[in-house]
Amino acid sequence: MKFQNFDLLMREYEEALDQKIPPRIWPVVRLDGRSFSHLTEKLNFEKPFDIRFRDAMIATTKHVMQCGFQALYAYVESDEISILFSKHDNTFKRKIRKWLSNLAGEASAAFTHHLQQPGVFDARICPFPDTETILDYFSWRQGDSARNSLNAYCYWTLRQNGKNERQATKVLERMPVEEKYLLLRSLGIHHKEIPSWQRYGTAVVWKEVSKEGYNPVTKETVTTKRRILETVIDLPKQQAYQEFIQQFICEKI
Ligand SMILES: Nc1nc2c(ncn2[C@@H]2O[C@H](COP(=O)(O)OP(=O)(O)OP(=O)(O)O)[C@@H](O)[C@H]2O)c(=O)[nH]1
Ligand SMILES: [Mg+2]
Repeated sequence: MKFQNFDLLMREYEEALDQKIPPRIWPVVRLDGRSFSHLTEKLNFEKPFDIRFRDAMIATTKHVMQCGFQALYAYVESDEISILFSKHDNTFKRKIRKWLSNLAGEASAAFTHHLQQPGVFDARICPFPDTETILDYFSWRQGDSARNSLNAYCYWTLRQNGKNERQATKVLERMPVEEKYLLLRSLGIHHKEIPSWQRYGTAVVWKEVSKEGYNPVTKETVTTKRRILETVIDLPKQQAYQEFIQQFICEKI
C-alpha cells in the first residue's frame, strides 16, 4: 500500500469515533472524583463533610475554569463539579474527545497538586438546547446535594452512635425524608441549621473588578477592568437559585 493511502486509512481509524458538540448547544461538563470514598477515608477527612476537601474541590474548579475554555459558571457539591461553557466556545473545534480528556486531565492535575495525593476525575458532557434546561440541570444537582447531605448526616451520626455499617444502612432503608430529620434531631443535629454549603453546595463565578494603574507614556492614572473568580459559599435555593444562575448565562460570548 502506498504511504499516502496508508496514511489516509490510519487517519480514518483515528477519527472514526470523533464527535462534536453541535453548534449553538450549551455544553455542561460534569467532573466526578473516582473512588473518592476511598480517597477521603485514606486521608482521614471529617465525615460527612470536611472543609479541606471542599476547598480542594473549589481550587480544582477555579483551575479548570481558567484552563483555556470559555467557562461561564460552576457548581460544586461533594466530589462533583458541573461547569457551564459558552454556547459559542469553539475550543478544540468542539471535539468531544478533546474536551473530555483535557478537562478531566486538568481537574485531576489540579486536585493532585492541591492535596499532594493522586486524585482522578471522570468527565461527561451534557449538551443543553436552552436556558430553561440549563437551569433545570443545576436545580437537579442542588436537589441531589441536599438529599445526599441528609443521608450522609443520618448515616454517619448513626455510626458515631454505635451502629455498624449494616445496621446504619438498615435503619435508613426506605425511611421517609421527614423521619430522617426527626432521627437527626433526636441525636442532637438540626440538619436545617448546618452550614449552607454542606446542603446546597457552592458555586464559582466570574466577577468584574476595576483596577487602578499608571500609564507611564501619558503619565495618567488609568482604570482597567478585569475578571476574577469568586467563590459563593452561601447559595440561594430553588427558584432564587435559578434566578441567581441566570445572570451568568450569556448568549453573546
Ligand atoms: N470524609 C469525606 N468524604 C467526602 C466528602 N465529600 C465527598 N466525600 C466522599 O466522596 C464520595 C462521593 O460519592 P461518589 O462519587 O458516589 O463515590 P466514589 O467513591 O467517588 O465513586 P465513583 O465516583 O463511582 O468512583 C462520598 O460518598 C464520600 O464518601 C467530605 O467532605 N468528607
Ligand atoms: Mg465520585
